[in-house]
Amino acid sequence: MTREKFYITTAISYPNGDPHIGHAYELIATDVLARFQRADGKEVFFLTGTDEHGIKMLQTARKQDISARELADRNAPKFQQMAQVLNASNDDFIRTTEERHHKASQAIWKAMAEKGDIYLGSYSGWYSVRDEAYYSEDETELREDGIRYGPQGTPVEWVEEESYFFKLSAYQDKLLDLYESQPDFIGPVERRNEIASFVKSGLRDLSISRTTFDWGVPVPGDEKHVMYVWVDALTNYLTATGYPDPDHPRAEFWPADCHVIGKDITRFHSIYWPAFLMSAGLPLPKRIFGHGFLFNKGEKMSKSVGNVIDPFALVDHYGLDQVRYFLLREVPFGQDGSYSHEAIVNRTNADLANDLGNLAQRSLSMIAKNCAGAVPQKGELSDADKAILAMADKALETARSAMLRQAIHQALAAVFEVVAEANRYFAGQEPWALKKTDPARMETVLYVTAEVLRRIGILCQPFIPDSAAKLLNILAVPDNQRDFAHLSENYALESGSALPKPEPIFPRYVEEEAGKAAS
Ligand code: ME8
Repeated sequence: MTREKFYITTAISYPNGDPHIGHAYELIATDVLARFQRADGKEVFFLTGTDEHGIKMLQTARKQDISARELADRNAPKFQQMAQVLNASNDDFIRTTEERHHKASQAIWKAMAEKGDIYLGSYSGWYSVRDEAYYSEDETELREDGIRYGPQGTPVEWVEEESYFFKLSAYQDKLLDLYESQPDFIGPVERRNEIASFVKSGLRDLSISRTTFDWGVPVPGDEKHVMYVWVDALTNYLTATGYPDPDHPRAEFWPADCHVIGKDITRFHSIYWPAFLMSAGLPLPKRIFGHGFLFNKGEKMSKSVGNVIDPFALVDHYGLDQVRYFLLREVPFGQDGSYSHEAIVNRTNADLANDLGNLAQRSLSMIAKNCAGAVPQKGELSDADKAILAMADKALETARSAMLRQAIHQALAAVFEVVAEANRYFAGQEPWALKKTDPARMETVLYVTAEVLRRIGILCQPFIPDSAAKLLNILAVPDNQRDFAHLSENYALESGSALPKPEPIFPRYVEEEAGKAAS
């Protein structure tokens, strides 16, 4: 049986510096979405990578007195390492300097040219190096410092060059039709509305080549031009599916199901990208999701302020699953969010150490002591038993529909409601009291608790994969019975089967004492 395919991507990061928490956030969230579909039985292809061309890379390299290629080669491995440290389950990591990517970029260029959508002209305008964008005069402002600034507050300079143009203006109506006929194309809804009104206000043709530097993909047939970085960058999503080879083993993954990106690059993804694809005669991705930005205690992170958070240090300090859980639970995915030490400690101690960790610890150590280290005997189920078992099924349904909308926080909340309810169940049934009055009933309560923990463990895998695996291991759940299909009763724990010695899953975060930390 062929499984349904699911293709999901992150944006590709500029490796002009070290990876920061924003990059980590996007990768973790996309990893959760990918793992969720995998556990739900789909054949998933998950792509991430680095965007190595363009003037930003060139300028940073010049400042460091090295070539752009050296800069890319120095930093791209740090992004690969971050993917490992974050336990990202990406199936490929693309670097836009790779041969396969140059080929794909030139192929899409040729397809757009053959369609008659590319022409040679000359471009002059107010160019912001930082935004990599030209602005019209009325979008800029000459300030008192004598410098002209663009709409994003970055300095602009007058640039004149020969340039190829893409007939973006010809796609205005087609794009508006797209947003209308496929309302889920851009998420969340606020982003969709912004984009639609921007496109309605009119689109100008887009300058898509540069002659002022040669760091980029050469334009086929006119090698003094290199492609504008966004033409090549967006094409990375096709490159990884083997484009233009229709027989490539991954060809069938196109079109992508979801491009997960930050809100600052929604325009590139929901205006330029579908227009390029329409021009090249290729199917469009099904959805673009623009997530929010992470701030440090409400402040924008920047190198000059010195409040940039290093994802490696964060994971080292709090633990990987704690960081994954915190970022996805605390911030509704799609909105901006803030990071602080207090928030991460409160969140992970309350939900992971207390609710989930303690429930597993208490119930499994009771089983080890009172049920000879085996899955307890299941007697007749009471209404309370049935209700808590059914909650896990309901959580799967809620999570499924939330994950289709990338509402990761809602999916996670549904799973942790089961954890909270299981704690109430355990406390209410008082198995420690039943031990004396009704040992058979005690076993049933412990059985139900262990079985609910099995279901919670399966549901938690996409979010906190290492800890969920630990939980499933101490319940002796076989490796090949951990998908959502195995949530059902048919795969329930079997009374009498042996369990390993329980181990704690989540240590509590304990603040270092002031004196100790200082010494
Ligand atoms: O934009 N919080 O690369 P990039 C959350 N190369 N997300 C953040 C963030 C923050 N503080 N800062 C950045 C690029 N991001 C291009 C993409 S895709 C064909 C080319 C997100 O390294 C940002 O929104 O500047 C983007 O999605 C990703 O990190 C990479 O940003």
